[in-house]
Amino acid sequence: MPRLTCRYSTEPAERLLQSERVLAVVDFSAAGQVELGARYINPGLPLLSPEPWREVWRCDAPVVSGLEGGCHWSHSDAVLLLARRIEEGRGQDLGAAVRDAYGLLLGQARARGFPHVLRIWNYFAHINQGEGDGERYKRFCVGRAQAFEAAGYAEAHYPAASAIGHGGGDGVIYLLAAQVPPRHFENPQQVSAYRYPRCYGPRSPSFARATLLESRGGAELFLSGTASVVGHRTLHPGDPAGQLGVTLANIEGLLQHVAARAALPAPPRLTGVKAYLREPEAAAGLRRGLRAHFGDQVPLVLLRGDICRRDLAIELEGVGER
Ligand code: 3EB
Repeated sequence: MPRLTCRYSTEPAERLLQSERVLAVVDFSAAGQVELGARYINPGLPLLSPEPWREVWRCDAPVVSGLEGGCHWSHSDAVLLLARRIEEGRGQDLGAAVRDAYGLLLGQARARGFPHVLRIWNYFAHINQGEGDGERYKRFCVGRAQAFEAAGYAEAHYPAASAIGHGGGDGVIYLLAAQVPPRHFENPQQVSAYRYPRCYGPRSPSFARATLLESRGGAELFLSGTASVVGHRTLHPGDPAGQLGVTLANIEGLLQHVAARAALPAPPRLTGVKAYLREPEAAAGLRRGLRAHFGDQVPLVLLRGDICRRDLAIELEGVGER
């Protein structure tokens, strides 16, 4: 087993947190507002799956945890999880709020001895609001890029990520980091997000397509949010069914690429898939398509979320293992 695993459970969070090896529970069962506690994250996105899924990040060693400077932290001897609420003051620029939050998070990761960021989740309100370079996702990208730059993280160190919008309330950023460097991967079918052309915003999105954390006992693979983007363009704008086919092909291509590059005997096996969709009406069709592709055994978590490009209807992410 790898030193860190991701599993889905329908058991109550308090019960799951009784184990001292649980780094964090990400609770998708209680929609509504962001809620953070000791080793507990409710990201505030509405769950569209019938099962009350909770995502359980487990280590192979006991975990310690605490709260410092508004950042909830927990770590084992190998991996760190940090979570921070994003409160936007009236009239405050989202880019500035994100830059400050990233600055704190990256500073704490480094100070605690886990400078190698593996995976970041970003959830905040009204991601598509605002026009042109003023669109909130583009402002978010500016703040994130500034913070990475200021902290000395170059493109080669960008982690896997997701950035998803919701209907209102506070945002949250949470991340996983390690003491030892992981390997980051791009998708040969896609232009690297950090090389997207200017038309997508003043600063390109700072993330890798996938990140692999290898350990003696195996490896954990983090797939970034993946959508119907080939090259840098959206295919099948606004069409969830068409976008699903392209997105699945992107994921399969990425898994093959990782296996080849990392000299794995086989592509990593996905232990869970999360799907974000803009229109809840598309959930039944999306679920059928995902089941047909991934089979009955892989947990599927469907969440109502806004994708960062307005013409994107769905986005998928996942965790894999070998
Ligand atoms: C894309 O391929 C789709 O800004 O962190 C996917 C994953 C996307 C992460 C991010 C954006 C991000 O560009 C959008």
